Amino acid sequence: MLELYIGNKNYSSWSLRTWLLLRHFDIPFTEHLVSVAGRDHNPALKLIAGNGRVPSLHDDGFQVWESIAIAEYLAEKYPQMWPSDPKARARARSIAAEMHAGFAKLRTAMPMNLKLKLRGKPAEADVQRDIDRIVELWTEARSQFASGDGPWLFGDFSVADAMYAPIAWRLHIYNVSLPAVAAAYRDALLAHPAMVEWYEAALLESEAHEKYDCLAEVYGGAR
Ligand SMILES: N[C@@H](CCC(=O)N[C@@H](CS)C(=O)NCC(=O)O)C(=O)O
Repeated sequence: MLELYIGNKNYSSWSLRTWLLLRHFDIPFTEHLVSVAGRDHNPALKLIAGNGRVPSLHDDGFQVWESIAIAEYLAEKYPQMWPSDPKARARARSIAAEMHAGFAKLRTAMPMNLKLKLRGKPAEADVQRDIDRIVELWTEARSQFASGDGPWLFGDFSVADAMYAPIAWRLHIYNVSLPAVAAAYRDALLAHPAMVEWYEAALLESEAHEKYDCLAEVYGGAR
């Protein structure tokens, strides 16, 4: 039996990736929500995952942690989670790994807080570099690999889409303007029924994290 330990839906962008993957592919699992708001390095998390963080997947008690490792573990059971063409699959893995390892400036400057919608302001140069690289990745994948009607990076939904799902929220929350192809892809992610389900559950959460909630003021926006 698969059990997924996730953090607060309002804040936990890493949790969203693995949860969305399971939901998109309609894989049965039990969800356990663990509070991470305001509790960096919560020792209780050590019981759930070796790295003391969420998400963590338990398969009949066997623990898998780190979102990319969870995705790979699931993809061994459900190979349709990656594109079937070897070159498309390699590219999807490259860009998923780039997300897992990178974009720290953007993630720090624009944390996920689904209860915010900000007017936005010009991004700092290093944050804008992250945004430009993401736009480049999305645009190349859509033009080179997304044959057919599917709105996803490689046509059909894959691990790569799940990895970038929280970026769609960040670009939306912080009101970042995007070229047409990237904007259409962001909107496809935001309209995914499981993303809407996650968002609606996040709005019902009462726990607040001061560090993230003060950003409305910083960005001159309104909730
Ligand atoms: N690289 C990890 C990042 C996981 C992570 O940072 N999770 C945060 C929540 S989004 C967390 O568990 N924070 C609680 C803590 O550090 O105690 C992954 O891909 O799963």
